[in-house]
Amino acid sequence: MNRVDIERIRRDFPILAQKINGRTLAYLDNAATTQKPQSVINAVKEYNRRFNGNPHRGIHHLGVEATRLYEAARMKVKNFINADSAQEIIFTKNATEALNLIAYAYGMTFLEPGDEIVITISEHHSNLVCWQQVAKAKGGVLKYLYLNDDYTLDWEEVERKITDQTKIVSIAQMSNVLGTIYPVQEIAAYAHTKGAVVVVDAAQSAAHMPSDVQVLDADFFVFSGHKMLGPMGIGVLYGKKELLEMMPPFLFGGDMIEYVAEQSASFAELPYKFEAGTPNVEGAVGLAAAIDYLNQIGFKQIQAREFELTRYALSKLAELPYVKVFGPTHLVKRGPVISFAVDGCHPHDTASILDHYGVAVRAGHHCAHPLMQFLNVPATSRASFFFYNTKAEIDDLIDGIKQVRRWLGYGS
Ligand code: 7TS
Repeated sequence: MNRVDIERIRRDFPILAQKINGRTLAYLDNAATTQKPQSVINAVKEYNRRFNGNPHRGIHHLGVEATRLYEAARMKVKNFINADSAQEIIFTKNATEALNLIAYAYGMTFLEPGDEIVITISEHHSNLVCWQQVAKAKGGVLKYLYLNDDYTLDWEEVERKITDQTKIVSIAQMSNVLGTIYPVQEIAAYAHTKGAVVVVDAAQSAAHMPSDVQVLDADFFVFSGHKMLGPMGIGVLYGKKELLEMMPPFLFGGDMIEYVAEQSASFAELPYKFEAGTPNVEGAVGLAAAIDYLNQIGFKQIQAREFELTRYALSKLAELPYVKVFGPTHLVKRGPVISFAVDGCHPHDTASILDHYGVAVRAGHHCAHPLMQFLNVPATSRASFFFYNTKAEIDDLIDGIKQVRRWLGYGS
């Protein structure tokens, strides 16, 4: 991607041209949420201007149009992750709801006392607290895969922890704190030899690498629209059809039934069994437009650009002796998320001083308390990039960190 390309791309994202505190915004909080291109904004606007109706209900024109657009979005998601069938694509509110759906409808139904659930120590609370609940309710055991000193996963740890007792393995493909990319395909293959089902939390990875649920052989695969250029309030649960068919519904109500009598009900076929109530059609339409945008740029370009940005940022941060990076420094095993500490500066101070300079980073525990305990830090600052970021923005981050040190009374 040359300079002209990136300038053209940035023009697609009106929010990026804003001034914050008199300075051009450097938006480096893409792991929290990404910004929307004009095409996504337009698709949602157009849906509301011309097509809004309640899908699967009315037989009038707008109801039919809403149904058509909603189902077209499902088909687009199916192709995006190479699912076998659109019946395996369930729209949820976000990745969190999708993980809860699996925990309740699969975990609470099929786990038995003594069964084990395996996750990594770096999981986001969304992929952690729900498994604690399942383990508690069902008398199961929640086990953690711990990390090497270079923040990667040791294969021996995988073989030690995933055993014949393991029923569920649930792992983020990319850590939202460390940026580590875990070998989920290899883990899934190993877990399957032990008879476990494998959940892949792709909340961080879906926007940054191609997804193929059949190659991964994931049993479940979840992500959120808002972390991949789409709207908030729309997420995706993919599940293998035979598993989804075994599972009871998660929510009950309209649209998810086949027939209801006074004392009993039968349920709709997939995917509607898991989509009770009026869905977020404008969210699905926006997500479809986001997928079009990502495909149009292509993951080859996205990955090449993010690799370059991450390499540049890591090399610039390495020049600052008072900065410690938490995450792999070898690029092949990591995505564009860099957590760091500035010696002598609380992460919240770091983030608010950076904000003063127009640089948006996140500070805190990043919804990963057990990881913070493992790292032995209360919190970190985190810069996370997307293909629309520039090296100039990383320079702003580096200059900002130097200012943080000055503000807090350090010479350099
Ligand atoms: N899984 C991972 C790996 C995540 O990073 C997040 C959100 C979630 C699940 C939950 O996604 P949601 O859309 O349901 O909220 N991560 C972050 C973050 O790092 N900063 O803000 C949200």
